[in-house]
Amino acid sequence: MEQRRRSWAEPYKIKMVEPIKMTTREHREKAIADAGFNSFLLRSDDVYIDLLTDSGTSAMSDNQWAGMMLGDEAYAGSKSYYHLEEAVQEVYGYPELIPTHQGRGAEHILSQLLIKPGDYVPGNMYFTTTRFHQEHAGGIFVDVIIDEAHMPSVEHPFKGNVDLAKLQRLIDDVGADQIPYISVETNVNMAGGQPLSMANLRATYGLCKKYDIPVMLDATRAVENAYFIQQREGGYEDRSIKEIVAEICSYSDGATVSSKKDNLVNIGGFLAVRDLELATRARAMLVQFEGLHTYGGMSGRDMEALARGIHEMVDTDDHARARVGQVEYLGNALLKAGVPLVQPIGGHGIFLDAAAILPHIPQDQFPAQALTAALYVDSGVRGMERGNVSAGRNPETGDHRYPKLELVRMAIPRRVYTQAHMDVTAESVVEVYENRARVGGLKFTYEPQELRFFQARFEKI
Ligand code: P70
Repeated sequence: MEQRRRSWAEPYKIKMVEPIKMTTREHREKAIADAGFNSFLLRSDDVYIDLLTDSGTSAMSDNQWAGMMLGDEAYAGSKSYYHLEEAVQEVYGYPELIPTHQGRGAEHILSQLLIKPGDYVPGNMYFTTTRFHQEHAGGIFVDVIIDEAHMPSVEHPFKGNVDLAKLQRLIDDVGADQIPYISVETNVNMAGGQPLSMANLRATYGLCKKYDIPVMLDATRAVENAYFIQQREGGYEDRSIKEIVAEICSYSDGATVSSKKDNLVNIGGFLAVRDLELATRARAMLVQFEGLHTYGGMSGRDMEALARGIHEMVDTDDHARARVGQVEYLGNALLKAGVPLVQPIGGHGIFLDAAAILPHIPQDQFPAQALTAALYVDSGVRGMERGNVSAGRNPETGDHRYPKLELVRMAIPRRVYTQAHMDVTAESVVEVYENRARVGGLKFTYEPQELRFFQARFEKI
């Protein structure tokens, strides 16, 4: 165990900086209107503190940048591929690696290989791209997360847990033959960055084994989940993040990973599995849709930086502690001011409870979308809607899905911003919160059919 410090001070110092600039309120009002009140359509030049996502926005280390220069760009058999394979085997414990351009590339392959039309795919809450690929393959997503996950202000240490009774009911109702796998997400993004416990994962794996249902992790944020297990679950306080990540993966048959998060790189991802036969079929698809099996969708330098990032994320526990510590710092500042947000504070960002903040805006006027825009106008801080717009329409009825969670996510990039940036962000959220009565609803002027949140446009009602 490393020496424990009182606070979570960053376990690194800054060697290179990127200037950011503050704009005027007038400039931002025009910018957000031009962007159709959708933060995905803003230019980053118009953004001051960018909390749109923690995806692909990490700062790489000097060691990773050095790896970029050493990347082996061979079309076949790249040295960097083997470094990545060793890193995945050592840290995640899966023998077979299928590298992809990012997480959704892995989701695409896994869904196409395992899901037959009419199959049911249970998951501990949906993720947008994951569910898209499940449905695209003809599957029907079934939410089996515990009820508490849908209740923003209810404190539960493991809101990401699978509700085993819901899972059992699904098995009883449709039969195990109709369930190609269960998709278990670590540190559930849409629930607010909430972990599942080791005990729950172990029990889920046990139940699934009984019925021969594979457990496929979305291990995109396994490190953050491991940190919460270390902090909150009895018996894990003296285990390292590295040991906990390995144990998490031991209760699964494979995983998809978007390397743009935990893995500390700007692009990349992979599918990793235990079964050679499944891996062989995945590689056959990989060469059709991504690239040769020893690079998938990545360049050699991407794979080299990724291999190093995978080691770095677990080499010391200080990394996870500082990463989550910074998120908690921002969250606690907001809680102190009485701003409603998802509790406990999650691993990768703060999730404002837009339904509670803007009760005067009905859900079909997109309160979280409106709050995201208002925040941007106030300070140039960019967040992301995670509510009715993100949830999309039910393919059967064509109506909005009206999710229980109507949230604005402020995701914190890893190793990028300082505590002072968190202070400025908190001041702005509090300011908007105090003036919340002035925020009004929105309506669509353009609504894409699939994954509509990315490119939708709105106007003020
Ligand atoms: C985010 C990003 C990506 C992601 C994820 C989980 C748990 C898979 C993926 C896909 C980017 C994003 C994606 C869709 C909507 C909004 C934002 N999450 N699983 O910001 O991975 O992006 O590499 O294809 O969080 O949360 P990738």
